[in-house]
Amino acid sequence: MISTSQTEATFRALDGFQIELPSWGFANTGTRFGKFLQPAAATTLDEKFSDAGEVHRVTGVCPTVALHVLWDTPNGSRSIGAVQELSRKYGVRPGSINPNVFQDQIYKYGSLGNPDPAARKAALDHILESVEIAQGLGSRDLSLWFADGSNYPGTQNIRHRKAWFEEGLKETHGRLADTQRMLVEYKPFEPAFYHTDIADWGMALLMARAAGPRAKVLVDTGHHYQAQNIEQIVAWLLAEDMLGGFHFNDRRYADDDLTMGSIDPYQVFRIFHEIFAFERETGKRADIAYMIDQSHNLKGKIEAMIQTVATAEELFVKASLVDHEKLAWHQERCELVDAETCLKDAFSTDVRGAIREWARSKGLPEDPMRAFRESGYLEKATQERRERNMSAITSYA
Ligand code: LRH
Ligand code: MN
Repeated sequence: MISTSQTEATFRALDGFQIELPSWGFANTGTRFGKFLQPAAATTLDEKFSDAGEVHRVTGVCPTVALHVLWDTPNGSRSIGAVQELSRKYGVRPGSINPNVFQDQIYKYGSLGNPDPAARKAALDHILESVEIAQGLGSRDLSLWFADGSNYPGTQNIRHRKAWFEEGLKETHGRLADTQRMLVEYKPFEPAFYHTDIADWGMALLMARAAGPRAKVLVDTGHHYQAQNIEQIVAWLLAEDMLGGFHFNDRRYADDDLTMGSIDPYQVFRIFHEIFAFERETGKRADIAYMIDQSHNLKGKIEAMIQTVATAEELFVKASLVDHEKLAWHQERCELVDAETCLKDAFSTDVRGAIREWARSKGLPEDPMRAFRESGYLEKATQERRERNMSAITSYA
């Protein structure tokens, strides 16, 4: 049984907790080795908003859905009205806007980093249109990830590409409204396998700083080498006031896009702990966008999303229970075991009862997964979408 003060801490933590859903997490996605179709998967933007609305209905903490411009608003800024209509219909708002400068043929050798000025211009035009879409939708964050890089040594001038990126990102920053931010996401490899132009947190930080004050760094938990200490990167970015947001998922090997906390829940706990420690030390609320970035190739997509949100809530609440006064005392005296025990005690606290209590107090289902399974939503979606989904051809080569 957890203490009253821990229950109060749980309520305080969840009252301020929100996590954004990725529209692409509801769609039939796969790997290069195949795509296993799900009859109830979402294809249209209406279905993606509907599924996001259902997850928000049963969890209460997912009021926004991230949009990927080419996949969700192929008509560009002409789609704004339709998106606003869907937002009203399903009770979830459009969240971060993700330009796509990695799919089109013109981006074979890159987008903003491409030696061909025409490709750089095409990429910038798309990004600037994405800024317009974000402004039209009232979305705060432009979320930027670039597949740019090379596959073989000596095939590209890395410094020229760096300079072209700085140029493009500065121009993008200049178009942002005062209420907007741009988040620069780094990734060490894939699809480029020799060098990636924005490969780690340091490169993303320098790019963001060079672009302007509204540019921050986005940490995708799947974008790190095995041995990297992600929470140390988080602690540094907080200290530099350069942490803008997260793409949460989990991995065993590389950018596996597995469900958050399924492989290493203590990793997520340590990340949230660094954020609570920063807020306690500075008395400042860290201005961070929590977002999920997963593709559900095997698990039921809506169930995987609900499971992920429940895991995020649980790990966030556990991290909020760390006794920071006690921790600081042991840290200053290098009392290692006692200091570590402050984290382990919080991590091993069973907070599920307190979370159910919080949900009840908000008129939300105590058990979101059960509420979803008993709603008949999946059966209805399956019936409506099966024929179209199961007729889709999928082959890699
Ligand atoms: C790249 C990435 C990026 C998205 C994509 C769906 O690996 O993490 O954030 O645009 O996945
Ligand atoms: Mn990502």
